[in-house]
Parts: sequence; C-alpha cells; structure tokens
Amino acid sequence: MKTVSDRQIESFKNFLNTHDFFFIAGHKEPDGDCVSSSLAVSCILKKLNLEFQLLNEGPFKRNEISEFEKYFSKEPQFLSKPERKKTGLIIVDCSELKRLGELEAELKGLDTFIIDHHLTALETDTSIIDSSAPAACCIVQQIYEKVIGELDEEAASYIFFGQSTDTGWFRFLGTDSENVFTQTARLVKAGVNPRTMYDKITGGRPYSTRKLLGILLSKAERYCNNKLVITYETLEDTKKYGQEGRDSDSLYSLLLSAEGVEAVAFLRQDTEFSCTGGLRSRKDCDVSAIAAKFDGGGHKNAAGFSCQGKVENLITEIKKEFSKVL
Ligand SMILES: [Mn+2]
Repeated sequence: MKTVSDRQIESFKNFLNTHDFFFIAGHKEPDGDCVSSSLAVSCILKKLNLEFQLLNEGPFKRNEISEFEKYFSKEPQFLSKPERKKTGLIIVDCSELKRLGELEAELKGLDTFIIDHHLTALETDTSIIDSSAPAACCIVQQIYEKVIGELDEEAASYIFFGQSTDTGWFRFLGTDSENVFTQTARLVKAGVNPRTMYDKITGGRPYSTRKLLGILLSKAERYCNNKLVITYETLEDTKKYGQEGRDSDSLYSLLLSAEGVEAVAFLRQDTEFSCTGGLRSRKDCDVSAIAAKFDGGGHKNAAGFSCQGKVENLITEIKKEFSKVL
C-alpha cells in the first residue's frame, strides 16, 4: 500500500474547500468496505462542519452491513442548479459512475473526487487511487489522519470494519502489508476491540444460511484438472434458503481450501433471465480478467459480474474461459 502524498491531500482539501455541500456515494450492492469508507469520509466532513448526504442504491444484502443501511439514502436530495454547481460528489470504493446504479443519472455532471483501490481505476487530479491498498478505507484512514488528526473510536471502528472484511479478516494480506498492520494498530489504539468486531461481523446469521451452504457445497463440481470448482444457486434454492444473509465468503473459503483448487466460481440465477457470478482465486489466477469477459470486474483474486442467461449455459462459458488460464 502506498502513502497518500501531500499533493493528493492538498487536492482533497481543495475539493472540500471549493464546495458547499457533498454527496458521498459508493457502488451498488455495497460490501463492508464500501459502507465503511463512505461512513469514514462522512466522519471527516462532520469534523469539518461540512454538510453531506450519504447515498447508496443498496440492496444491503450482506448480514454484516444491514445495521448501516439506516445511514444511507437511495435518493439524492433536491438541489437547484446554482446549488449543484457548489456540490461535490465523493465516490468511494469504485471509480465509475455506472457502478452507482440508478443514482448515476442524478449525480452525473457534478464535480467528483474518487477514493478507490480497484485495478481498473485511473488516477486523475481529483482522485486518490491505489490498487495496492487492500481496502478503500485504508486510504480513507490516511486521509482522515492527515486532514483531521488522531482517529476517534467511531471513525476507527468503521475503518477497521471495512479493512477486516475486505481482507477476509487479514487472510489476504501478504509480506507487503506491514504498513497496513501499522495502520490497524492505530485503530486498536483508538478503541477498536478486534474480538468484539469479529463476533459482530461473523455472528448472528440466520440458520437457513448454514443449510444453503450445505446445498451449494454438495452441488460443487471440479473442472480443469481439479483446479477449478463451480457451484450454483437456482431460483428454487434462493426461494427455500437464500432470502437473507447469504454467506458466500464462507463458501469461497471452504472450497478454496480444498487440495489443488486454484479458483472458485459461484453462479446464481437471479431471475429467469439473469445471473450473477462471483469468482475467487488463490495466487496467480487473475479472475478480474475472466469477470471482464462477462462485463464485470474486480480484483485479481476476487471479482464478479452480472449477465443475461441461464446458469447451465453460463457454467459452460465459465469453464471455457478458465480452461485457457488454468
Ligand atoms: Mn473495497
């Protein structure tokens, strides 16, 4: 992870100084990092007595983020034309307006500042992008500390939440993560209790999610010399067990921990005509490149996409793409 430069901090401060009102928005179908980066940015603005509105299209499907839904609106508040001119849009954990979903239409054209850590993002004068940062909120932490100073417990809790969820409870971090842990130490110093956070993030799931895990595990099949595992959820499965609190993270980690497995694809029939795919890999297999073939994106070891069609056909397509690289 890089250190946010003084020039980048100046450009962020300048963005704050030259606008009267702010929208803070993250990608639709938010995850822990998206939610916590948005909230941590709002903590910065609060400290500076700046007015803002937190936006996210949702849905807040993941168990661990449902309690944060109440802070976010789906509709930007109305602004007159002159007001819009003085409004800044801060986008976190993604770089493209279209990832904001329906919000794109109303937010288009606003002055924008981007804080992101995705591979596909391009750096500009009004962005802080570092694809080597394990979570967007790690970048937000640096901004907070440089603009405001020492973290309070509220901001530290948000940042720890995003950092620990995006890193799979620190499991995805490698030898280049010393400065990440140094940042984490400051979060603990500010009052975060890792044990309590772990219980909060992983506990309290509906019992049905354990049943669904069992079904998805039993349907998993291996391909590509047993290096790839594919499993899928049908509309029936969703109806029976998958209405709330799906736990794909556990599914990926259980399947990726099997001997010889390098990548996992989890496909879900969302409607009769559309599917969602989640891809995870270990080490060198770049699943963001495979997701891109289906108009999706993400990180090297974690990516996703949405597409038209039936899961049965998608399995064939996915196998084909993986067989080129595994
Ligand atoms: Mn993220």
